[in-house]
Amino acid sequence: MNIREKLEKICCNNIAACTDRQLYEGLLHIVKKMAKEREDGKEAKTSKKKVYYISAEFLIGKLLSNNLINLGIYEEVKETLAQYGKDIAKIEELEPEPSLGNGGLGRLAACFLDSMATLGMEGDGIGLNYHFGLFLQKFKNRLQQEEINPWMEEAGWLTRTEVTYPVSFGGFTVNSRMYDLDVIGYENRTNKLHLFDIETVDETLVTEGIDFDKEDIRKNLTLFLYPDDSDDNGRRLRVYQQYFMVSNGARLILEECRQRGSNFYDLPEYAAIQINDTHPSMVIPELIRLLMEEGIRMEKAIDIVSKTCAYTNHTILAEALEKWPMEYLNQVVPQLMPIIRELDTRAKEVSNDPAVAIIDEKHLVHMAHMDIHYGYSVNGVAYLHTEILKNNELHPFYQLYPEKFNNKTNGVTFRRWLMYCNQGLSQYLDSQIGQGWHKDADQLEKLLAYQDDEHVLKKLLDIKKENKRALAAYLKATQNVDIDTDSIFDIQVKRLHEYKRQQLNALYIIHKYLEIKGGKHPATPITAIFGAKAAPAYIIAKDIIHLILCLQEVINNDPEVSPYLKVVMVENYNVTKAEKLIPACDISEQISLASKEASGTGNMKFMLNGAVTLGTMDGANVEIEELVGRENIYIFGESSDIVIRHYANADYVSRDYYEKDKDIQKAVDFIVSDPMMKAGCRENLEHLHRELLNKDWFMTLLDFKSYTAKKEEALKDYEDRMAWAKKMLVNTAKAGFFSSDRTIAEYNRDIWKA
Ligand code: 26Q
Repeated sequence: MNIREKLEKICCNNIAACTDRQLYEGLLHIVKKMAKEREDGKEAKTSKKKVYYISAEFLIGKLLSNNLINLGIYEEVKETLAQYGKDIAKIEELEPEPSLGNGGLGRLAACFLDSMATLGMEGDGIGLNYHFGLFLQKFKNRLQQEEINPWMEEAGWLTRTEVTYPVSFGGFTVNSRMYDLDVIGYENRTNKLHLFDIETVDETLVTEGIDFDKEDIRKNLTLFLYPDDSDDNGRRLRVYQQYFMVSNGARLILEECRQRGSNFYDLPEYAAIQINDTHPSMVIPELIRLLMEEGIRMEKAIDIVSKTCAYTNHTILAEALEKWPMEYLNQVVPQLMPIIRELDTRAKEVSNDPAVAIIDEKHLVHMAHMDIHYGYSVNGVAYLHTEILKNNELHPFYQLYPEKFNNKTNGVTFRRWLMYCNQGLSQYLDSQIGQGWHKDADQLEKLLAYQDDEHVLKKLLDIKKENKRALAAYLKATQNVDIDTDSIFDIQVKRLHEYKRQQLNALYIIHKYLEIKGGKHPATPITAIFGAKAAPAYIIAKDIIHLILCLQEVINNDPEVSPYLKVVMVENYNVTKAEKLIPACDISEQISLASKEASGTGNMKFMLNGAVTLGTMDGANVEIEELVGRENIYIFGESSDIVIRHYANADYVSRDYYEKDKDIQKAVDFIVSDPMMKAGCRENLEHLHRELLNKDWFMTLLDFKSYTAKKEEALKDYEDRMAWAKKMLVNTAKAGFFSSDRTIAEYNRDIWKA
């Protein structure tokens, strides 16, 4: 049956009469069936060893179009529907986005699943079936408000399985159930994402916004994805969630390995478990516990688990490394405590340096330390990040176990982040360099042959223009803002965090605004676009959102300035919005304080889609710079070495920078100027102003001068359209290294060996 016949079959031979909803559900059915047929049709392709990627977050995004692409039928479906006057984009809109992650770490896990399936590896994901994904962000009075974000559908992608386990906590037991999502690789195998849940979750527990009763674990265990936070509220619940995830995961893994023939002594030959940051770290003591229940001696169990588990670190921010009070663990998982204590005792025999203790003198359990002592691999997510881990943050561990440390520079799946989200560019690439890049991303380099071909360069500019038009239309329809498609689209989208320095971008915008007011107009108008969610308890982050929304109000309503400069803060930034924003970008803002962004993955997506990076030498920007060369990227700011020295010497004083420079003064003080006070809340704006002057922990003012200078250089270069198009071309051509297929191949070569 071809696609038309399949569609007709589910539409009672009348596609034209179907509603978009009926078509959506029909397509969902077709995809599930085809994925199954594709798997069944293959010879049982099981390798001895299987990879388990265990993660508290899988930010998978919408699945329909991605699955159609990976099954190789997207174009056929789109054209068939079009013949009946149906628009696939309208059907896509009906799918709710499963926002089962906070940001980069969760999205990376989703890209990795895609790549494992595409490379034909046996590799499943293990996580939690949160009923409400990351909160929906609404702007009200120029402040962020959080609302629940349900995503599960009556007839959706999830398949309920018969797998259930009793999971015991201190004082009570719950019964889990496993739900599966198909992970359909690109023209290859289908793997699974296993999401565990309990059936007693009560969605009516939510009171207001995203507030809910944190006490009743049976009712709230998988109710929410916990937003990355700095507050204490709900931390205990997070421990419950984490143990629930790993206990189910560990049991599933052991069961599957037993079925494949493992006697558990040989577990490392059957399973590689990748621990995605410290959120799943309790899988180590839990596996040891379960192996001991199977009659294996503790000594041996520890040895087996240590050869099975590998740990990925995603952050250098000390405050984000999980340390749980013993008191929590005693309450939630008393059965693990004897094991954790034993692991700590043994670690102290290896080294008495307090810096590497699992349990510290304050009775905090350091999850990362457990991973490093009892995992066989520790990896960072970009070259610079891994170097900083080895030489600074985790130096004492590096001295103990140099052989465990390795780098795996992040990557993204080009199926979603180019083939799907930028169909214009993707088709043009196919026509110029063939389709080989779909599976072998390095082939994008073939594009370099055209770097001086005016016709190709013009075509790249046309495609970008078309994507900008599509974004403008989308923003008009969703937020009722008008943006000039002839302006430069300068975009910063990512979680809101002080270290990512959205406030630096905002200060530049103020600077530009004041310049325009003073009569100095930019050659081409600029549209500064932001998208960011702030953790609900992260006060300064929310103040920064307020600042940006106030700037949007003041600047866009100033007739002297708005023809030249506009600010747009996109509401509820998520994967779906990223797919629309990234292809339309000219300048990609990657301006974190050097040493603080472990890698970044948005930077890679922008580059791939022909945006030019304006960034610091941080995270994977360092590798982007190396690949494209200085003439195709705009690098500014102090180096990570200098920043690290400032922290070590505690000698950064933001007020000095403020007092010494008129431009900085004017920009900073504008935050509390009359027009801003009129647009916003005095308290929030004054707080931010004080913070910048008296603390500025992430050194915004340190790089202000070099940032503004570099941005001016980029804006000036943009005027030579052909020279700019060449930069775009080189960025796309050199992005092949950042395919998650490459990253996964490296994980497999160096760590999993599956
Ligand atoms: C911790 C404790 C309690 C509650 C929440 C958390 C928590 C939740 C999420 C801590 C961290 C996260 C997410 C971290 C994250 O997304 N890190 C990013 O990982 C990307 C993939 O490796 C990198 O590219 C980014 O640089 C890094 O910031």
